[in-house]
Amino acid sequence: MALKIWLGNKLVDEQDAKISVFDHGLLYGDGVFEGIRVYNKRVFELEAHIDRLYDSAKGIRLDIPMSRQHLIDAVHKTVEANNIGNGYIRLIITRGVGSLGLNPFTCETPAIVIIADNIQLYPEELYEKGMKIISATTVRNHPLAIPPQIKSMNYLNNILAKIEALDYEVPEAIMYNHEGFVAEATGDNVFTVRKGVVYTPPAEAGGLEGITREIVIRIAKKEGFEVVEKNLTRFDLYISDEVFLTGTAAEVIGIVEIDGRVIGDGRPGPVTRRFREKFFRYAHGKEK
Ligand code: PXG
Repeated sequence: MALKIWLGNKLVDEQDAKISVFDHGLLYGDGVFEGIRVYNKRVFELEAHIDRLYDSAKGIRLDIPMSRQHLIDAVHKTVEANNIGNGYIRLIITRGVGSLGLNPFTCETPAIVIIADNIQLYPEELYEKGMKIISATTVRNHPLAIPPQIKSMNYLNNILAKIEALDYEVPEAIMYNHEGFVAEATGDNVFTVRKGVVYTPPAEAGGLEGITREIVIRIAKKEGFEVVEKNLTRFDLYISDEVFLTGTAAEVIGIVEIDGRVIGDGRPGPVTRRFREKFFRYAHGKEK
């Protein structure tokens, strides 16, 4: 079925949802975006995603030409127009149409695009058996080059790591920062569990400040776990009892092998499974 796409200030038919080849989003990857889930017709953590979007935009000196409330309304309208009960929203703000040349200030109006569609999920089996991943050799962007808090339209750094993963026939890769500490995965944050303590790299390690990560930290604390934000090495991952990833698409997924090394007993561990269950209940409005 053809979708209704939000473009600028209204909904248009999918075939009319077009962006100029002179948009700096295309020419330079100049823009920001969010990926948001819809669960049971509720847009999940929309406020947090909108906050991050405006922060990302501010980080690249882009003024979103729409108020927060108007943008929130536009997201809801797009979800309703496409009758999405459980799905995925891609909210994109490009720099807009400008002249050839880097100067972003030649661009007049940022383009606003909202797509609400179904989502491609990992098969359930992968959650039950756990995921095998690798360490990418591609280093995560240096925070002083492109701050990783900015969810920018330029994902090449992560795509290069994703290609490494796919070449090894696994779906994900751990990305390390310039100092060799774990930053994140290509589209997810990383957690470990060791001796009953939950660890995750601090934001300074160079990962995106994931919204799922925040929720899982909250769940972990509520469940009585100590949560420590600390730099992790590849070795720390190898000797962990459990490793799991968190993200909008993956939610909470157990990692059972990294670089061919078995993590824990080779199955998603009890803490991972508990957090996944708690996250599911929270996302579906069954638990606060
Ligand atoms: N790191 C990076 C680089 C991401 O792109 C996350 C961490 C997790 O953040 P959230 O806020 O989602 O918990 C992301 C988010 C996809 C997809 O299609 C990826 C993300 C979001 C939505 C969809 O793979 N990545």
